[in-house]
Amino acid sequence: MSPRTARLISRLAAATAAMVLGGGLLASASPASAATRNGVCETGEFCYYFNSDNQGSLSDFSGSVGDYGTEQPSCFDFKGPGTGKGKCVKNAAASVWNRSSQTVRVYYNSNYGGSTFQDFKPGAKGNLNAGLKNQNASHQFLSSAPPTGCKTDGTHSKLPTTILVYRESLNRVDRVEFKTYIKNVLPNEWPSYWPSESLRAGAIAVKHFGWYWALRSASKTPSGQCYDVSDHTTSQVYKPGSATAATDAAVDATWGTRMTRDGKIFKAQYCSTTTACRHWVTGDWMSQTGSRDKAKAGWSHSRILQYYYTGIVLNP
Ligand SMILES: [Ca+2]
Repeated sequence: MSPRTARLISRLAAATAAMVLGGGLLASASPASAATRNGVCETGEFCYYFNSDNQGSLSDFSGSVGDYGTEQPSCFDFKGPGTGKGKCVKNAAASVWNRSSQTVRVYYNSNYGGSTFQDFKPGAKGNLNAGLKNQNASHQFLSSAPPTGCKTDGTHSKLPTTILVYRESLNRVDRVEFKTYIKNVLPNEWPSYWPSESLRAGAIAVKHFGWYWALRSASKTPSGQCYDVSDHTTSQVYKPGSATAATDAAVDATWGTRMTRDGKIFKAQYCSTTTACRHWVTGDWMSQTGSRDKAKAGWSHSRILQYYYTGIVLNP
């Protein structure tokens, strides 16, 4: 991004973030409160199904829950279409799909208690054992050792689970959970009151720009620590606690989307205006205000991305 124009956008976003301060802070409080409970089992989530063999209504989670509650309207319930929709998940699940990158443990007792549990590795699909079927009371994302040093676990086809962020003003490098990073960049680069299709195009660009650099881990701080991105306009502006409901929704809705050129993650750049995007004709730059105007004119985020980034493929 052009630093000058990116800063203009950032100031605008900061003002917007201040207006929705309460929601932003709540939204970023913990993984368990992520706004992903939409009845669709997406990448990064752990899902219960009401019936065996991943049938019936499903309930999607992005973090651990120690107590589901037992009564509507406050309990964690099955959200997807099909049998069981609207029922509380406690003691009512028969199968699971773990689409997170961590092993998830299902417990017989609340608050991860008791000696009866069952583990599901990342990617695992299966039925709960006889002792846990309709007896599930809590589940926990087990912490796995994150990549160490300069390493990433991302590839051109798999999202990194973390990204190394150089906190310039603090003079340190933080390893930040990748989705948390994206959610706390987008509102600083895309004003959260812009149309949702513009925010979705932005969510995909911000994610792929971070993904591209996470695969490199090539930069070094003055003291020699490696990092992927800085928290400043030289990369993308990252501010912990800045997530908003609107931008979170855009990130969640597009989390499963991968954008490639010739099968590879490319450097998806963006800048505030068409005239500021000096290199946009090369097909690697998206105009942020352009994405807003096209969204207002009814364009989908896919069409916007394909207009600015030439020769790309969007999956799924
Ligand atoms: Ca979901």
